[in-house]
Amino acid sequence: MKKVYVALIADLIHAGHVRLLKEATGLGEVTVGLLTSKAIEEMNDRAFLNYEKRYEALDSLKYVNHIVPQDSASYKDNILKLKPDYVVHGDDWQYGAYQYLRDEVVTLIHGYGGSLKEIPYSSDISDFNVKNELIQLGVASVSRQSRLRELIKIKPVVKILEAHNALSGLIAESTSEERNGNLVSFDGMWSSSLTDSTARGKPDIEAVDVTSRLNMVNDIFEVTTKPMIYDADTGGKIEHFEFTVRSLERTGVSAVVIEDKTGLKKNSLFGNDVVQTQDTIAGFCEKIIAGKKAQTCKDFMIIARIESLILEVGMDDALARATAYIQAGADGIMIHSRHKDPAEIIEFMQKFRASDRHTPIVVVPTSFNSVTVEEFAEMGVNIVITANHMLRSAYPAMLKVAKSILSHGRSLEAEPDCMSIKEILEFIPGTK
Ligand code: SPV
Ligand code: MG
Repeated sequence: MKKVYVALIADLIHAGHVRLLKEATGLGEVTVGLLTSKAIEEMNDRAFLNYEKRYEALDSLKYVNHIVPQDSASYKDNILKLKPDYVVHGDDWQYGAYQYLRDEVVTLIHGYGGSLKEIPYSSDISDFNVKNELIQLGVASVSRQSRLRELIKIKPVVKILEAHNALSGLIAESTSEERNGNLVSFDGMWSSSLTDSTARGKPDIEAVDVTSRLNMVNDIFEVTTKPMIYDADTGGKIEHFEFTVRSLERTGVSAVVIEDKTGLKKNSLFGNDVVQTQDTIAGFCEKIIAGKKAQTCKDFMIIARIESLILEVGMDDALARATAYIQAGADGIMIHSRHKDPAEIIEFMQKFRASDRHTPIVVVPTSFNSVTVEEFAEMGVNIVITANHMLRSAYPAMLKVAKSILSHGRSLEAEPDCMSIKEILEFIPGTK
């Protein structure tokens, strides 16, 4: 009996899977390499069901003889272990993002005399279409909230991009690029108090009320599926923060970040150039405790943001606060710095991770922007937020075009700096 290998996500099993497996059975004994959550992430795909649920459904199919985990997008480990006579796949990977996986499979199996059998892609049904339809029906929003915790578990580092409106949300949702041979994309969005205020022409001083902020989150959620971390500034008064937590949960936000400052909040990147007051450890712990008590969904996260380095009160204070905030129930810590040199962040990470290996750590490297996501992952950082770059890049482009229209008395000269009408129509899903 020949050995046949098929790698599948097998989420929401449909006729396309059955056709592929039926063909595979015709070639021999079928082993399915069932992709783990980690492998699915590497492929920038997602599964609605966890590994165990997908295994259970797949295991009941008569065309499947064995199931083994495939823990990476690459087939390499399983192919070298199983040495299948055939690898079966749809022919759609001959082009596009997964071509690199196909190339590797071809090299590996030719190395020992195996062959690749490609089945014509089922154009009437595919994972992509099924999932897109579900997303459009809004089913994905049910799993959006818990997604952040999942991502922290399975990714070396979670990459979050600021979104200040639905359009920038779409960029966070759908942009991907190749990096070191892999296709990379953002994992979620940051609702920044700085850019949400700036987009409304207001200073970053908690002047935009929570209801307005939530309206924006809703606009973004209407067209995206990725999780969101919400910047709630100081969280306001304890009694108000309890309401904010519940409103955020209801909306489907995954995590809220509150910073340990009191009084009129100013943006952290001013540092001590403006008057900023840090809360007492006890006072801020009380806010965390109240927030955790108000929370009703188990997966929602309250992340405590430490401003000690911003306010130059020292590393020991930052570390003491981290310990206290975690004891009070914080689900993660954001450590902030406004130095270009990442030295104090590196020192914090070393000292913090010496005694706490698991609590998620978040950084916002607006100032220390020379550090890569891989380097942050090495340090033990879990979430990297690129916090204001969509707004900061859009504004100069708009200003340039506005000036050009004024100085030329027409828009002809500005046209090369603009996205074409065709591009913008195609960018928005569902336009056609
Ligand atoms: C924000 O994006 O609003 C933040 C991060 O709070 S920072 O601007 O660096 O304070
Ligand atoms: Mg902010």
